[in-house]
Amino acid sequence: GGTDAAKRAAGETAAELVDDGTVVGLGTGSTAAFAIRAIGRRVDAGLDVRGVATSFAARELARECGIPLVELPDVTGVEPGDCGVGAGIDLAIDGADQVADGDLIKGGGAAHAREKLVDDAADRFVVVVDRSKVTETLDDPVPVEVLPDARGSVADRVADLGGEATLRTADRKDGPVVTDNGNLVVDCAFGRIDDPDALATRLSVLPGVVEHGLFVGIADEVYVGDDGGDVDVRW
Ligand code: DER
Repeated sequence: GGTDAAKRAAGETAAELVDDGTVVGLGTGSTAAFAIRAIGRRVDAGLDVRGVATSFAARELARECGIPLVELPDVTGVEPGDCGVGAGIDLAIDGADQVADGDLIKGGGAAHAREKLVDDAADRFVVVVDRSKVTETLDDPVPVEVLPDARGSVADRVADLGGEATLRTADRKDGPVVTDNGNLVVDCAFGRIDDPDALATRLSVLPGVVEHGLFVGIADEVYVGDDGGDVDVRW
């Protein structure tokens, strides 16, 4: 992956977009963590903000940093008996594993189901990456969260689509990675993905698929940090 300097530049620059009263989606991963820490420092300095975490890890880090948290249902939809729609999420800041022309592959941290909920619900979704994530065409494996019993049937259907599904095993636990939602992840290698939108649709309809890591047409801007601490704003 990229350098900390590049990740820090992207994350801290995006954190400057947060204003008093902002409801901000807090992303998962090491780059988004720089944004969360920067927002935490601004909360210490008096910033009035509410965070919506995209994972267990993001929630724990936000609490460590003193960022007041609300949950997605607190700020979306019309609660029964509520007089109006929730406050909504003004801005989401999140990382990515690969970026091509504003489309993303996410899910390296197996948090993409909740990330997509929060990132898509936000009025403005800013992706924070280092240069190593940017490419011409998406070609990384696509993480797919599946109901545990569906891991085989989804692998079969992924093969029909020309892909190869590999169950994501854990490092310091026997057996597979288990998501915050209690599901499993299969990483699906398709090689070059020339039509991410078509593949996203094909994956979404497979029985047993909870969420996949193709974020097509969701990002509003991509902040690309470099080792010199500069940030390129794209797409
Ligand atoms: O899981 C994700 O989608 C994360 O955003 C993640 O993959 C990016 O992690 P990084 O910023 O540590 O590279």
